[in-house]
Amino acid sequence: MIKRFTFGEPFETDSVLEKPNAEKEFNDDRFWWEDGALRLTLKDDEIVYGLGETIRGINKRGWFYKSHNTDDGNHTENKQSMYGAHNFLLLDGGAADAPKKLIFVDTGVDVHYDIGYSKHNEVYVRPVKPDFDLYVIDGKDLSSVVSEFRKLIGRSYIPPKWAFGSGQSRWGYKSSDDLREVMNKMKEANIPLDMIYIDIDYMEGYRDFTINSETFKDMNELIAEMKKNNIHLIPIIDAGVKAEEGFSVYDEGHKKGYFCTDKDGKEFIVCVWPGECVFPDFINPEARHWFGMQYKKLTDLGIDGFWNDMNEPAIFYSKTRLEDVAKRVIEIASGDLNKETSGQLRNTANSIQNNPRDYDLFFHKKDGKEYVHTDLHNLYGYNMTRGASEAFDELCKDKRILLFSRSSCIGMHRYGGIWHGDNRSWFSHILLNLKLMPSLNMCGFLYSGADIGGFGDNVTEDLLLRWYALGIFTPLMRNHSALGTRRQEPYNFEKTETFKDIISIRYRLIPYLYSEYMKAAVNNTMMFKPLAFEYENDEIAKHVEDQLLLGDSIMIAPVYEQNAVGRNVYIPERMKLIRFSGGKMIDEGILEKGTHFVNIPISDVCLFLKENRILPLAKGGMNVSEVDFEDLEKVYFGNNVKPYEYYNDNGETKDYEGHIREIKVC
Ligand code: MIG
Repeated sequence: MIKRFTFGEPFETDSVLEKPNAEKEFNDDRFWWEDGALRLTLKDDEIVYGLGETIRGINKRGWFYKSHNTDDGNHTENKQSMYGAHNFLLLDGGAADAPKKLIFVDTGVDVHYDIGYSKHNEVYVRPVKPDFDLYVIDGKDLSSVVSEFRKLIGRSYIPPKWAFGSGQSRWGYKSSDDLREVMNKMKEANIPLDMIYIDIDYMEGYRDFTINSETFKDMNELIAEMKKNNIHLIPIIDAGVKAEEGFSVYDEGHKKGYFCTDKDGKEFIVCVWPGECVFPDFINPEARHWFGMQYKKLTDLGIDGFWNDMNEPAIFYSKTRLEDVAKRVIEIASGDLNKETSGQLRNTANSIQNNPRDYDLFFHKKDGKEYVHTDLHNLYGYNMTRGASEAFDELCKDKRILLFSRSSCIGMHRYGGIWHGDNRSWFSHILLNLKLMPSLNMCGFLYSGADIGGFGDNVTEDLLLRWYALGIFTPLMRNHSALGTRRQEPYNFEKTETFKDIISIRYRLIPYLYSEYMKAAVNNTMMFKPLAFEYENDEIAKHVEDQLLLGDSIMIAPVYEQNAVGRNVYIPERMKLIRFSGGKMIDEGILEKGTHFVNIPISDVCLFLKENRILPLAKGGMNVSEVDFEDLEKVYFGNNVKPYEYYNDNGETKDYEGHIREIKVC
């Protein structure tokens, strides 16, 4: 059951499109409102799920979090925020038969969460401004509460089928020939590929919607060549628009008043990649639509996928902050330098980038009213992506476009996916990647994945192999790395053949992954679930944080430690161990309920198949268009095999009804 309560005068976020009527006053069996926060006492064993994209565990208990969309590429345990604001918590009630409860704080302002941080059994949820809608969903089990929530926030974004292929990316591809090299080397190594991503260097001086006339002068031919090879080029789009007279996007937006302004009504100037920039006012519906229509410059060339970056928004520095910091640095430096002042100096200098106080300095317009950015900060990236998606609906009507964003808020899940931002080439980030999947699924972000191999720092071959062994299961599968780090394309390593084997498994799994994705989208269910969602009476399963259920048939348990030769896997019911090794699938027999040490050498991928369920497998292919979605091998065991509900469609158009049929074994 859903209840809605309104506190103060909330700004319309459009996170929920069809709102139930608000109750007269706030009243709940577990939460109460006190001193500007929602409060709750947890049961001793209660698990708290939620918050979508954040650091730490699937169970969020024991830390202090903030939903504040942040460009911070250092995802360590001491942080409080990542790039998204996913303001929901799901309580398991502390026992399998206890009532479940989900709360969703619908707001664009920051929210602070003390989840058993100050006191183990106490929670407070404090919206920084007490103007918000609160939704409370009560139910019997975790999955059905999540489904009710998902129905409330609307159907998840659905990408084209080819977007379930493998992608190669790197910040540092500088010319069309660099991209040809990627295509050719992947082909020579027989590694399947569907997408090559182009980072900021394809633009003319980092100006959005331009193409570098020297390094990418043959863009048209490049796109055609890639298309012939069934490869999609996916360009990046940044939020900041170069503030430069003569640049048509700026001129037009300037004339129409579509950029954010300062307190005096002048355009607010920040520095991002192109130098001095302005921020399009995505909160203003006309400006949002206008910016979205700019993507046409690229879709007209045959581009059919995009990633939106820097839209928290990220700020290298604002003009105002620069002046202020410069002044203070000189002041401090001209005084007596000692231990204290040199610390001050460092802190002052460091405060120049992504300073949240800059968000108090610029303004948005909507329906003739002005709003300071801070009051709707977390809606910015969401509305950038929404603008693009709405423009595609106009420009390409029935054609699906690949679209994902770095920054997000609940509501944006209807318009695009998200990637997990600037992670690092660390083994611990394989595990973070895994933990984020179900938390994101709960709030509608189904098309998601992390930079495989890690974005920052230098990768090692074993890390990359282990990461792929998880990445082949995530809907968004992309190897991406930062400028200046060790090259990370699979063909740069010794075991090229092993990379080929592992990435090829993805192309055998695609019919299953696509089918499970589509069912999750259409039915408002989760594709990735913590074990607790199905084995609620199993005290061990309930606390497993390094294995996931993937769809109806399988469980995954990747290795995330260096030099491990395998790992302990908790088997919550009889399952069959399926091993992929050296390009072959090997049936390793049945594992009974309990903990098992499973050998998983660096060359192998293991998955665990439930009894009486079917895993359909394709023959594979070099890209998605080569995969035969009808010629399927059925892997199963048991005497009472349940028919598999198989979703398949053309993968391109937007008609999602009537594509499910049963696959049976004879
Ligand atoms: O300031 O475009 O998260 O994926 O490669 C860094 C360059 C800007 C951040 C993105 C990353 C991308 C990088 N961008």
